[in-house]
Amino acid sequence: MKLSSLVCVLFWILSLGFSPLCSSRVHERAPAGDKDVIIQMFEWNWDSIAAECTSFIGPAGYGFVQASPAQEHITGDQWWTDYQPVSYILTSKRGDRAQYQNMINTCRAAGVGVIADTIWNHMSGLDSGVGVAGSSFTHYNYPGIYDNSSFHHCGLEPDDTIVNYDNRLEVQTCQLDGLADLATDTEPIRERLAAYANDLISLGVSGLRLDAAKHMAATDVANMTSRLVGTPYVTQEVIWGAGEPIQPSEYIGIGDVMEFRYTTALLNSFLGSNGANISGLQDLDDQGWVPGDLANVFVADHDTERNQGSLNANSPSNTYLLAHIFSLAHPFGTPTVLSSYVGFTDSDLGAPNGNSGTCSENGGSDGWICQHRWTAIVGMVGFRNEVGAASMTNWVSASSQQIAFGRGSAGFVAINNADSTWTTTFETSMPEGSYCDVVSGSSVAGICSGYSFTVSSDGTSNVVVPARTAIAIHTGAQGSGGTSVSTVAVSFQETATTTFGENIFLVGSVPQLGSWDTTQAIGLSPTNYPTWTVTVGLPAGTTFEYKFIRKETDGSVVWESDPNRSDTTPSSGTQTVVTTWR
Ligand code: AAO
Repeated sequence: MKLSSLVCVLFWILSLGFSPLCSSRVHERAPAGDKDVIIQMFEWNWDSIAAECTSFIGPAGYGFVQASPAQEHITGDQWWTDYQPVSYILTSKRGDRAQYQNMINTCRAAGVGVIADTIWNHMSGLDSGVGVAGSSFTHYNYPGIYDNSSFHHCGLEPDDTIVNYDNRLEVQTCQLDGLADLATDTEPIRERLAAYANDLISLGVSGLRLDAAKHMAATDVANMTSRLVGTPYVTQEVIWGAGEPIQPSEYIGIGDVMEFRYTTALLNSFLGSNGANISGLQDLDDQGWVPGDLANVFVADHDTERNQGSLNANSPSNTYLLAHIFSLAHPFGTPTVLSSYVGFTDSDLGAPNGNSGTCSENGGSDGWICQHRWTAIVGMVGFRNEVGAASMTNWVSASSQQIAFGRGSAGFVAINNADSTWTTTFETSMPEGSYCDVVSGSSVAGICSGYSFTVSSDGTSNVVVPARTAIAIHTGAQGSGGTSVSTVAVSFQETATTTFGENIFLVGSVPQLGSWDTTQAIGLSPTNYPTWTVTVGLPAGTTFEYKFIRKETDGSVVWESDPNRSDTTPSSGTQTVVTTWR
């Protein structure tokens, strides 16, 4: 993120005085293509992140982990206690200062930087209490740190709590959700917050997520970031809202901005809702969003996973995974992959297993979903690292829900978000060769564990992309062998009654059906309730077992009764399976 002084000056002129100070210091991040993928390790404790950095995250090629807030917060089982800080002691539910330091050291040794989720905007929303490290506080008094004069008292709304997002002053000086709003326009507060961030930097963090940045004037944020030691990566949470006066563009002189319009566009495009389709996702630099080299993009974050503001692991027809494949393949923005836990339909539910993250080989365990381990996501991280800054080539859209594109001569991806198989001859810019599909597997010593595809000397490749899946190849994963690419589209039509909030999923013995891992089950759509449907591409001529499951609002799973259902796909064509819940 090299911000040229020209952009800085232009930005200052255009932003009508709301610009932050364009400092001569540039906040850097890893250049595109140099391991820029971030994982948001939501609620993972420090020891488990450290272990995961060594055993998986580093070797898989991720650039950064974004850890939940480190500072002392209010007590309670809900995850959101993290966002009510009460002191700058580095003790949270997830570990103490020594453990935080060990996580940073261990991750760095594995080639992974740590991004700290940092709360500058506010303190707690409670009248009084004692934090997890034993610090006593009241709403406007944090002994030895802040007193009543340290906070904004906006006087614009009852209880000083933000109601009207159309009022800039209210959003930036009243209280977000009743959280005591720090007077970031004053010197003592700026000094204290910068000191906190510099403490984290002294421990070795590579970057900062600035929580609720929209609720601080850009000039305040810029003043504080200008005091940071070194050049940490900065990503700012500035949620764009229709008609709101505060614009994400006001913050791009400071660092990256979390581009929520991208998240909304993926939600609508992959679900085909609000007139959007994935065929509209070619050029994202002309959407009026923040520029791609200053955008931090994500399929979902921890808030949108809970508030229907994005796709999530319960989204139908594999759309959540396909959106990740798109996000990691497309050159726009610096991508963050959320790694979270089941049960998010209960928006208060805290993390499982005492915040100690655990995964299975290619998925989650003990309530953790471990999206960062999903075969296709890991494969696409390798794709992204391989293609680097190569520009988009060979874009083609066969229908509104079928797209393919290359990244220079280094990679090619085809995403079929339709309910029918996509069989075509693609034009690619790839060198002649045999490549492993990194969505279904990987290359191990030249042998593909998933599908393989050949590219001829003229750059063309004959490819079958099953319904609701994708294929991706790149020059870093060459190989042959693997599974036959012959697939058939199997339509499942399950009649099942549910109560509000419950959804029907399909899970089975083959990888396309999640290999019995319920967190990777395929969601059905209530197309003609109580009939739920989904079409999945499955290997031809293959016998497999499966069951339908019902995911309850609290995240628990109800299985159909035994025995497992069984089916054999035909050698070609399509198949329809009609069943009733039992
Ligand atoms: C908890 C309790 C509260 C209680 C409070 C104080 O739940 O009932 O009052 O304690 O005791 C998290 C939780 C909160 C929790 C808080 C503190 O989510 O429930 O409150 O910890 O424990 C706004 C902010 C944004 C913020 C988001 C939640 O702008 O910064 O609200 N996100 C961050 C964190 C988040 C955290 C906090 C901030 C606080 O990521 O986890 O809260 O540290 C519109 C506005 C947005 C606004 C949203 C939600 O967005 O534009 O600025 O976000 O509304 O109010 C479309 C629209 C878009 C709209 C969006 C809504 O996309 O285009 O305009 O839909 O989904």
